[in-house]
Amino acid sequence: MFQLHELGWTAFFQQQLKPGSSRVPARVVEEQRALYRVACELGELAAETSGHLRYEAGQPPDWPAVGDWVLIEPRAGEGRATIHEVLPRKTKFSRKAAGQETKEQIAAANIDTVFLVTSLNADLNLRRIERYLATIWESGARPVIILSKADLCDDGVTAIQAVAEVAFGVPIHALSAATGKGLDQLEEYLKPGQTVALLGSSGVGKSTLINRLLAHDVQKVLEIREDDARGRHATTARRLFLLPGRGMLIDTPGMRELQLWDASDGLSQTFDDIESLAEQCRFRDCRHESEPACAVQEALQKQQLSSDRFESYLKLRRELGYLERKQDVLARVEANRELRRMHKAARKMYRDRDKQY
Ligand SMILES: Nc1nc2c(ncn2[C@@H]2O[C@H](COP(=O)(O)OP(=O)(O)OP(=O)(O)O)[C@@H](O)[C@H]2O)c(=O)[nH]1
Ligand SMILES: [Mg+2]
Ligand SMILES: [Zn+2]
Repeated sequence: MFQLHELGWTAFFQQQLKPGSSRVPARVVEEQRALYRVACELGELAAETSGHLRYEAGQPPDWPAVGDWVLIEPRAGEGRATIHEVLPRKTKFSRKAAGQETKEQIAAANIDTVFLVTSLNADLNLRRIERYLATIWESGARPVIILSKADLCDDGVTAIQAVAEVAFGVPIHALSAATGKGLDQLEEYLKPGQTVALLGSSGVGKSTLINRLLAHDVQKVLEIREDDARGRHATTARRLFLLPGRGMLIDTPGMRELQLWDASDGLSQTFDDIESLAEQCRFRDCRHESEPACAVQEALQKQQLSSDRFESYLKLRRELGYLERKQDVLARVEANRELRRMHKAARKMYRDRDKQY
């Protein structure tokens, strides 16, 4: 049995309930293809989506994701339920689905905080951190950077400084899930009703950290050789865990690549330094290439802005521009298809009418 508020239920969701409905609010705690587990006041139930939701509600992003609040029809006797509706999300972490398709994929919904985990025993990839930060800011959740495996690194301070330079104002914590050192820093994010999602590459220690915080092993961890920091994808499904009296944690499988999805605001927030420099350029539409009186080029020359960071900004912006153009094309194709369908229906209507005479 759970209480809704300990699962993160708030007035935001309460307002969306229709009075008189017999459907029960529940939170999605696990997603394995089309099979779900949900937690509600009746306990944890296996759940599947109703045919209506699956086939008529549209695109995969509208289907339930881990962290979503849904309305179910429970069959408590069977320990099962049918999911009828996904309530609008407070926050969502989206990325472009892997592969060629231009599709949105929701990694987790209704998260308050994202722990972006990178390991101190591997080379720090600041460019990857920027990419993640853009997506996290866009999601509406607050980012926190976790530098894991501190027991394998003699100089955490240098790493923290390097990360701080690309992550203004984002809290950074170095810790070791193996020894437990530094874990107390996380308690401020683990308040009742709060949801934290762990994101980061495979093998950085997300599941180990969750096991440690839960104080017992719930998630499978793969032993990897110390010299092989790449990991082997131990976690294959997303899953939400409740820490009684201390909030919730969502474990996610390590991402091989994080492709942006609609992250323009998140990008601006991540590169706030560059965007405020850009406001001082002489031309409003300055591309910061060879225009005169370009504040960005000036900062680059004075080494107040690193060229790697500037390149990273340009690259992510190009990527977003490309994605937006592709989304436009898809929207046009869809609109044309709809138009053709209407024409066809109209022609048929006239033909049918003419036949009657
Ligand atoms: N020395 C040390 N090893 C750690 C620490 N945390 C995790 N590990 C090891 O790192 C390896 C990968 O840990 P996981 O927790 O499976 O990593 P993950 O991020 O969940 O990986 P995926 O599920 O594949 O995304 C395991 O061998 C852990 O024992 C740590 O703090 N110190
Ligand atoms: Mg894992
Ligand atoms: Zn400029």
